[in-house]
Amino acid sequence: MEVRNVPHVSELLANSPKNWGKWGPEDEVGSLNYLTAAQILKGIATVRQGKTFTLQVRMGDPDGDPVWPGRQGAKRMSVMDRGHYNCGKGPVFPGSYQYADDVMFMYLQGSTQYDALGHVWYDDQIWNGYDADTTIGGLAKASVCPIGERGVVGRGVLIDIARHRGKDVLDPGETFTHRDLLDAAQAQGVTIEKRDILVIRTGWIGSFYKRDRAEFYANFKEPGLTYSPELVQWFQDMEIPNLVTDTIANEVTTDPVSGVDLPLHNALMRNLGIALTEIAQLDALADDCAQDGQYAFLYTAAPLKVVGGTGAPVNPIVIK
Ligand code: UVW
Repeated sequence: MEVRNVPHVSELLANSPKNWGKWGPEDEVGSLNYLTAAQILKGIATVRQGKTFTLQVRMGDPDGDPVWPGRQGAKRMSVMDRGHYNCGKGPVFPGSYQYADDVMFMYLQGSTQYDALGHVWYDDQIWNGYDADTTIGGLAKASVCPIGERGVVGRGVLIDIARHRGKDVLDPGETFTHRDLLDAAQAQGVTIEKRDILVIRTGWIGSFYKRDRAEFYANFKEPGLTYSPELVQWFQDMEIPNLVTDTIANEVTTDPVSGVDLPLHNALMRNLGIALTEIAQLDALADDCAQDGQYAFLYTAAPLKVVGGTGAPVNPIVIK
């Protein structure tokens, strides 16, 4: 068996750029600060057709939701419904109306979601240099709540890598770089502009609903962006505020060069403060973009304001 000498992520990212302090010592939303009023108006200027698309996957599907291995899909349970009234146990109120209630158990990363900037770290520090001890028992710093309070609105651009490669879905572990994004953008006739919300389709989440579940999770390796110093610098130079993909972790599971798992979570989110939106359902939007040729749009989203949350579900809305 091949034994690889995998470097520590801090070694891999030793010279990687950081935006810590750029928006002040108390900042908790990072590169979302790039989404100024001008960016919002730029997004609005793309709206021409009155079409809307929601990007969340269905949550609490009894057939299973796509989740990172080790997590569980959301489970919704009825705690009050007509059955209670049928057996005389439903509460009676003045006026005699009846009602249904339910509760849900879920991993906050267990649906389409925003990661909090403090979701991952190395070397004892999270985004903006906050101490990793601030994550104990709930994120006291850089939780998802400030992202929910702020909201995310700007010009979004879809890059359909799967379609660009003539595939319904990329292969497990298949990689692409920022140069591939630029090639795909050119082929689509769209320009990735500075401060765009970058939405990347691989077909992966859509395939979850068509594949055998055991096969989907077997030797789990998602396709995705792969780490290089040039790619990180490109995100930094482009001032990308938010990366949205239809995969569970927004990057190839294991960097094929270094062997490190999920290095972009640290390079882009911990160090640059780029918000990550994962498990987006992009197929309907991508089909429409291929049809009308409009790959730029108004992107709007706000994760739930979970106090101390490491992430929170979201149903982004795209308007063309
Ligand atoms: C992990 O934490 C593994 O990834 P995600 O950001 O998808 O939750």
